[in-house]
Amino acid sequence: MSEAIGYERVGDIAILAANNPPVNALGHDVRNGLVDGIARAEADGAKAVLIYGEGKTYFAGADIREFGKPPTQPFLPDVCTRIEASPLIVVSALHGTALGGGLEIALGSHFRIAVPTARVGLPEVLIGVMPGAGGTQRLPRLVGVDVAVDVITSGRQIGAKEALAMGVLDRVVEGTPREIGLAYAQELLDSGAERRAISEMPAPEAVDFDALYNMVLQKGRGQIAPALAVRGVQACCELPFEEGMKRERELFMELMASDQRQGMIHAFFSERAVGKLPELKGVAPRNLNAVGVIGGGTMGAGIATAALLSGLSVVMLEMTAEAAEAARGRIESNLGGALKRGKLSQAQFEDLTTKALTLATDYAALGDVDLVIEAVFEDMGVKKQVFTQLDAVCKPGAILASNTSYLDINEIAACTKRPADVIGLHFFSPAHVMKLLEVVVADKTAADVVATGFALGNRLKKTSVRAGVCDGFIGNRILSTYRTCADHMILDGATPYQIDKALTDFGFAMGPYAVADLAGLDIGWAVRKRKRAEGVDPRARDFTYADKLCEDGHFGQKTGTGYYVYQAGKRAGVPNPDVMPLIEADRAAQGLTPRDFSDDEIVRRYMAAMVNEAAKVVGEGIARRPLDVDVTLLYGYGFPRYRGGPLKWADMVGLPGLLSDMQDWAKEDGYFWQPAPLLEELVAEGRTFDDLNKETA
Ligand code: 3H9
Repeated sequence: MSEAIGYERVGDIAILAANNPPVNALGHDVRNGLVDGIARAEADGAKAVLIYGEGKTYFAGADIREFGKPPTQPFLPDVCTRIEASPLIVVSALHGTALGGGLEIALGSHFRIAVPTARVGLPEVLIGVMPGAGGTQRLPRLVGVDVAVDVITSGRQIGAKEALAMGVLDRVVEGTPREIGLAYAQELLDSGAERRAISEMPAPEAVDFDALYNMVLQKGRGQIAPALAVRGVQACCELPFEEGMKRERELFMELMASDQRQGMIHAFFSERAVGKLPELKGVAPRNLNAVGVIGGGTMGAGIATAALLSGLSVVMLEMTAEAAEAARGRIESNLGGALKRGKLSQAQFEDLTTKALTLATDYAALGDVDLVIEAVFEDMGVKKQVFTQLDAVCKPGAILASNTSYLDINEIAACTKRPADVIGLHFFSPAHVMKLLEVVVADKTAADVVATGFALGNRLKKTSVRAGVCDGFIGNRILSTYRTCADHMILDGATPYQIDKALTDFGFAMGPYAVADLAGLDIGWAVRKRKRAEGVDPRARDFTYADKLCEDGHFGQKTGTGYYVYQAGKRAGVPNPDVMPLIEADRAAQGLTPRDFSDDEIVRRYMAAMVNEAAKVVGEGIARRPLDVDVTLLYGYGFPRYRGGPLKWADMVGLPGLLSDMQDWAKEDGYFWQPAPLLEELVAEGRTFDDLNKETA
């Protein structure tokens, strides 16, 4: 027996207890242990077998760390088949998260009992694969095609109560998995219950699987795993069980070999790695109970909402009592959303908006808070005034944070007497919804202040990425470069609509011009004005159509027109007829003859610009590792998760080819296409961005 599966006899019942922390993943030793354990129970004269997990969970799935390596026997589908084929009664007792291969082991068991807090699911599509150990063959037999397709293609986790109602679980009982499993197994034995193999149940009627496949493919915006999983369910309906299992295996192996699987597993491990910084090992965060938020606009109100929902008390500081009341209105409206969705009770809503939230117009009200986040107008002079006042009123040890999206945190810190307590906490709007937080570390920021930034991110359920100080930090700096690349393509002949379409076809949630309309075109206008005022390099290409669009009052969704025209009640717009004449006038004024762009070229240039700037960001240490950039773009910029992030994508398409394209394009525009030294270095040494991730792990 392997040590990962303990064996014990209690009366007629053999107990197989998994012990493979942290999540009892079904690695080689666990699979071996299960097969040996079943054989031992049979040889031992037991009448029933109980399978459960020690620690915090039943099996959370196949061991993802083994993916990409040659598979080793016994394979997981064979383990499930072996369990199911046992003449003994096999009961699985579930707690924690019985996911993927874990749920498949449970479905291979004859009976399933769970504690009320258990969650089950087949989340394989979220890591670019599909159930590959009988999930697409057994689940539809148990719950029908519609429910099985929903569970498998969404990858969602299902609570015990719902799973019981679906028929995935036979029983839900309070207790430990061992206790409830033993009692259930004994009861089954006492009542003379017969073993119940799902594979022997009739398959459901087939439906129009081609239509279902196409619908799921379209919904996945280019992700193939959910659509192939539909083909697995189809096999369940149309083929005998063994044949269906073979078909499932083929489909699973096809996905295992795909770039999408690599991309999604990279995303999975990267989002867990971003918060693990060597410099923070052993550094305790400061205590956080009360926070101050300065500025109650959309951003400040969003931050305050997130803080209140996490259990922090909030002092909201505004310039006037009216502005403070308006901020309260925004916060209440945000919290109202949570109330409507059932995430908050009316009593909790009232507590948060009355007891936990205090409105203030005087800085003295911030004297007792542990952390202040400033979300005022993006102007260095204004920020300095705010920080000077904070320095005067905040208690010693309080953290002073700025939510600026591009200003120099070192300069802000320098106007206080406590630069070690100053940090950037860059939220994304709407801050109570968006998952990304850039923790911007200035030259003098203390390690425990950084640790507190990450602790706050965790508490607010954000994914936090460490960023250094530069214009735009990680995300907005890279965004500014790939947006510029798109603007250049427009000058040269592409349209905003073709660019948006090419990029949504690539998998982005939205194209750059639809995003600009959403954010407000005045934001980009202000940035261009600032950069021109600071002095733009004469070699940089410039354009005026976007400024003219703003001068004509087209600010995007908020004014109803931008690159698109938005009809009332509709989120998606139609092209604004005023846009192309402005672009054509700009081209004519610059003596440019428009040329055709293929969608491929658009994507290639846009992505190369993104990768090149990202390589500069990593090379300069603004991002610690390539994976920090990948997570930033995945969480804050709608990058398609199944492509892993821009630098994972770059590794997969090949760095030498990207560099060579840039060198070609540099012949037209040597200023924009200056390859990042890090990219040149990696190509020269035959290494990848992922090699860098591993070296800095
Ligand atoms: C599958 O089953 C395929 C089969 O159908 C067919 C096969 C033939 N493997 O997230 P956490 C690690 S596909 C290896 O921080 P939580 C994780 O990296 C699989 N390691 O905790 C982390 O390590 P570290 C289907 C895994 O409490 C630690 O465990 N299953 C795996 O917030 C703690 O994780 C899934 O896709 C794994 N499967 O959440 C489930 N899972 O401490 C994926 C976790 O070194 N996992 N680790 O950073 C999850 O969704 C969450 O981890 C879970 C726990 C909900 C389980």
